[in-house]
Amino acid sequence: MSYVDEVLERVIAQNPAQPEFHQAAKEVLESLRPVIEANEAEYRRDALLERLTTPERQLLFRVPWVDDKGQVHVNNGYRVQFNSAIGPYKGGLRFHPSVNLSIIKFLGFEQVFKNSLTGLPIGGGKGGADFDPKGRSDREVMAFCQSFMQELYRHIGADTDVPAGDIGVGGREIGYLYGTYKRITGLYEGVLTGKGLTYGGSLARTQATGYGLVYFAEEMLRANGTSLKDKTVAVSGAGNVAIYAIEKAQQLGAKPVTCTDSNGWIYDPDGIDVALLKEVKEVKRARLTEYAAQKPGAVYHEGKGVWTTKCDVAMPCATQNELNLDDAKALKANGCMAVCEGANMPTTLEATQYIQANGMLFSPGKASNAGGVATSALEMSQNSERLSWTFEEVDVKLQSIMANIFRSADAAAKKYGMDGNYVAGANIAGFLKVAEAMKAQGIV
Ligand code: NDP
Ligand code: 2IT
Repeated sequence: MSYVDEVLERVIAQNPAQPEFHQAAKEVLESLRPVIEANEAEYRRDALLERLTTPERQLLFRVPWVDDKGQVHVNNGYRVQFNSAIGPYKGGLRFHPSVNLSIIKFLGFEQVFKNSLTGLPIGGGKGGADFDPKGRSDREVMAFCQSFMQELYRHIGADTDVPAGDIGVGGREIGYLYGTYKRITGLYEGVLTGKGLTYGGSLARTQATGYGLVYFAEEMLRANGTSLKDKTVAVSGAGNVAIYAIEKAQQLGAKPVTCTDSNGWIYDPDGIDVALLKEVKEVKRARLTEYAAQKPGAVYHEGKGVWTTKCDVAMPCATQNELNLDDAKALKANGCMAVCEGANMPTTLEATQYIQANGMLFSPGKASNAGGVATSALEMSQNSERLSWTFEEVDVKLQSIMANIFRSADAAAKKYGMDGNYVAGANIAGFLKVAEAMKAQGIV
């Protein structure tokens, strides 16, 4: 049996009931086949793939907290420190009721390659809790964050592990987490990114994932003879990534016409009104029904269905496995030419294969959503030198990082005979740097 197949069997056997982690491992290892085969004896001897698919450390902890009525709740907290070969563990925290070890491990695994692709010195990790911030008061969210950090603080640090936001963790949560870390440790250090601008945050971090996604999409379209200008874009999600992807796509002359939340979706034929979307989601923390109520011409659909929208480019920016094979077929039938992932693993394996086999461009999240974590690394740099860069300085660096990621993925795909396969290209380029660093550091 080939080394890749052996390790995939091992991943499944040793991590039972973790389908998302299996899926991520499969996607990455399958596409690394040509590289692994070229170095099989050495990698096998060094158990490189076994080490790569086994987190360095997995932390699971109890998070007790008291709600506004005096009721005590207990949630599960996680931090998976996956790989520190090229830098301190780096990756977001997700607060969502669906969070479990499989989801945190798939996210941590993907993060290793993504962070490598940025070209910056950051290892991979991910964490979170099965806590649902929705409908909770600010005091309840603070109580939860304080309890979560009461345990997490002993495992993280500016030079060891630097968490950030993800689903359900934005500026408010990072603020509460940071205050608690500072109070317990007495350290004012860059232990979290996505901080507020008054206490060490970076300009453009809020926008970075969505803007970076659009910069990447533009690079990919340009390399294939077109651009975003005048393209109709279907976006899913209505959170941090989706909002700023919509904003930047509009600035580049495209027309994003949809967004979604977990209840339903908006079709707005005039193009999404970003100011209204920000008001509904960032200020009021309300549902998308509120957007439709305030915007004449916008239609609200309950439930799923956003990928039936006629569009040129699709940008899934909500969550994993939100775009399946039927969705991919509907996009193709409607003339869609490119799918650019803003979320982590939003496209199922079958859908990805269909998209690639049917002449559509496809950019994997680990390449096209890397602008967020890249800008987090820029926030770490600013914290280290105790300076703040301007919005333009950060944005220019972000643009060049996204262009470099595209070039690396494109070049690696070409080198291994898979021209245009940016999934393989991103995985290979991300892998090679981590593998070399692991080799140089010996068996650890
Ligand atoms: P937010 O919490 O800001 O927004 C998430 C959005 O997706 C919301 O509109 C939410 O709807 C929707 N959503 C979440 N879970 C589900 C679900 N299970 N089913 C349907 N809709 C859902 O998160 P982000 O925008 O930060 O993250 C979105 C994606 O991007 C995630 O995959 C994340 O891992 C990825 N990502 C984020 C980065 C960042 O910097 N923030 C960086 C790179 C990737 P509702 O409000 O109804 O829950
Ligand atoms: O998935 C991701 O890359 C993020 N949620 C951002 C991580 C970070 O450390 O900024």
